[in-house]
Amino acid sequence: MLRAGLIGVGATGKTTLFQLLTSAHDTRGHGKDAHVGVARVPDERLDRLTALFKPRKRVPATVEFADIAGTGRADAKALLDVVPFRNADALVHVVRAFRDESVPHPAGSSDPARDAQAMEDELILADLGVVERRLERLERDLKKTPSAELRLEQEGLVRCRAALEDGRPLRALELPGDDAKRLRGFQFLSAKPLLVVINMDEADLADMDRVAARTGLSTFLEGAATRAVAVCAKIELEIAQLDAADAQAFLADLGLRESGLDRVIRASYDLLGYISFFTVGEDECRAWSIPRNTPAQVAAGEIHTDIARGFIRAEVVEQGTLLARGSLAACKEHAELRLEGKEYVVQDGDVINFRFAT
Ligand SMILES: Nc1nc2c(ncn2[C@@H]2O[C@H](COP(=O)(O)OP(=O)(O)OP(=O)(O)O)[C@@H](O)[C@H]2O)c(=O)[nH]1
Ligand SMILES: [Mg+2]
Repeated sequence: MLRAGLIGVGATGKTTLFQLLTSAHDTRGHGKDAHVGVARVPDERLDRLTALFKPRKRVPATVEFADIAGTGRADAKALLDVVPFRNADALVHVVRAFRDESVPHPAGSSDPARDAQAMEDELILADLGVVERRLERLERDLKKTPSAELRLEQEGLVRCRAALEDGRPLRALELPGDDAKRLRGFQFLSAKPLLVVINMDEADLADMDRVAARTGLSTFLEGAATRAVAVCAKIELEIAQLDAADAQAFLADLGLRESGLDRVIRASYDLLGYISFFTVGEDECRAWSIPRNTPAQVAAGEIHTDIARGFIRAEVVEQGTLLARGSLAACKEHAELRLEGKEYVVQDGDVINFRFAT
């Protein structure tokens, strides 16, 4: 499962969002312990497949979010001690753009670009500390026993140090594949994909681009190799109380197509380069998460290791084709149900039936 950690200084709306995203309750005021909850990835394709097959169960893809109380400043060092953050596949930085006198901002005023940069600097500093300690060790070890592998690690880390000292996060660095693999074990915070969530006032919501430009956030995002979505936690709280039809009408009134929560979940998912394939049937329609460019046999292993081991063939049809035809049998008649081998690269939106030997 994909894991994302919510970060940010105090009173930016992290816990409010966390509760909305994961439908968690009672998560306030728990010091350094992280709260972990699961959010379902909204997916209209799965909705339509479910409408077609009317299965007993509909199982969406999920993203796990972790929440922790913010500190007075953007303290990334503290994150290194908290397992759900160190292990996170992505970080979600909630910055505050809403103005509300009754909710004091730890820095005295609302300035999204300043806050985004302050957190970035903290992530960079935390990583720099890790890199420097490791380099010192490597130097000592290499003096004792020369090793080609350690030498390569050293070279990779020196490249990282140069970027970090230059104020650049590791996610903006294009490391050769081998280097990236070698350095993965360090779980660098600034190397994790970062999604900036701007918690805005209702009035500014439809105008996110302008707000991003005005506050200097656009410039920050370019340099940081990342992107942002805007939400209004206060409105999301109101939407969460409505039934689906009223919620849609409410969103349409605001000039929005989907709720901010859906945007946050989906953006986290996209940011990581994940795609979904589907399995369908009377029993269940289900979305499965895999990284882009996953071969069919590995994708089969997502469902069960036995299916990967006994893999024979994958019967594949694009979900849009299946929906247009109305049934798998009709797809087969029109030769649209393809037989693919284990090397076939699974595409976003594929509906797959794996044939395997037990
Ligand atoms: N006006 C307004 N208030 C908000 C919004 N989002 C959150 N708040 C309020 O801001 C306060 C802090 O929200 P939390 O979600 O607890 O913030 P947090 O980031 O979890 O704070 P820490 O846990 O202290 O780091 C609460 O009183 C929220 O009701 C918003 O969009 N607009
Ligand atoms: Mg909180």
